[in-house]
Amino acid sequence: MARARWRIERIHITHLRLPLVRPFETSFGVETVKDTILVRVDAEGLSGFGEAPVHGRPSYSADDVVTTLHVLEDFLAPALIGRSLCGPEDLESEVAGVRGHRFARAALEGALADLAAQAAGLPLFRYYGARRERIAVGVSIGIQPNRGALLERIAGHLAEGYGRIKVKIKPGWDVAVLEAIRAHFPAVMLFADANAAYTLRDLPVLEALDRHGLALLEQPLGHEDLLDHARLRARLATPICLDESLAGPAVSRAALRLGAAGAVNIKMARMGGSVASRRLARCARRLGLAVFCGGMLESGVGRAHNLALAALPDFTLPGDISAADRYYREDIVDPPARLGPGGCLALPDAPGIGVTVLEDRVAVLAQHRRVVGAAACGTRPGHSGGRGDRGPE
Ligand code: OSB
Ligand code: MG
Repeated sequence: MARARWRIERIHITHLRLPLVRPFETSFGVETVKDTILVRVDAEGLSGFGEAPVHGRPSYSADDVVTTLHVLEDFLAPALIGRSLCGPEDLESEVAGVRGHRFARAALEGALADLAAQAAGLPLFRYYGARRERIAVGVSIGIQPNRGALLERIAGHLAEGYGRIKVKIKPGWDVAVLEAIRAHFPAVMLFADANAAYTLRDLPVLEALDRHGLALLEQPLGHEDLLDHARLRARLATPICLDESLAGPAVSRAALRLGAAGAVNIKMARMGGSVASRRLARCARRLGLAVFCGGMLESGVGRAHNLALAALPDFTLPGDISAADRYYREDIVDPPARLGPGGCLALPDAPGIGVTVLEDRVAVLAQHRRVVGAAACGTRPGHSGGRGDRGPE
């Protein structure tokens, strides 16, 4: 059966700032507001949504708000207007001339996947071929003011029903923190994420972390330190999980071949979309590695995409996909993700990402909006123009 093609008419690109319910601190900084870029692709009466959960500064990755807007508005979106596509797999050939900028690509590809699933009349996870009905998820807890506060947060999330905890660590907030967690919660499934804060000179500390029954240690070393991760892996019993280092398909393949990872955190934004993410998950599973779906404090749009991806059988560990209320007082989609029994999120029945984007709320939170393509209807004139009219940051 030939798959339907649809012609891309308009692409809406919106930079939003969503206030977080509490600050999120990692080894690379503190966020109190989540910057994110929403992409809406209009094609023949359907609209698909994708998200680039960027940071305001190039800290987690080289991508930031301004670079991602630039590449979307000036290169990727113009290349797609008027093209007839079948689905997200077609993006690669259409934008072959643009190198890198995977957050931007992933947002567009996500919108195309949402469209393709809607055109097929299927929820996105079914369009991907997944069969699960619910997904076990965990919560990622930022660095806290003190150990007592962290233990309280963990107890609170376990009481809510989450079955897996990830804690952020950094030099000085590591061994004693894990000791305290294990003293109170000896059996909880625990990940520790260093966001690249250590080097091999910290081997004694990393060896001490190895004694606390971690399910995995995420990105202990620098994002380009593949060889050092491979060396560290040989020294530790805890599986080393890569996040920042897996910045795209080729480097991910190299990392896996080098033996630099015992587990992988898969993020569509970092990989450049669901197509590359699904391939990496497959490849990691063939090598026997554990796989989970990461998160970047996404709005409900990115979360719905993460949920569909995490429904695939290659995802073996609970993902960083928490309920909406763990991040935002009010999400931009309806219904917001709610934690169900067994620490699970349910997959939607509706076609595509299966949630409705609350456009009024998006308009309120928008710092900047640009529509690329045929005459835009229904956009506020003040929010359609160059990047110069972005609000204060
Ligand atoms: O390293 O996994 C990370 C958030 C922003 C940037 C990087 C990371 C994270 C998280 C949060 O850990 C996961 C979530 O969305 O809940
Ligand atoms: Mg991480």
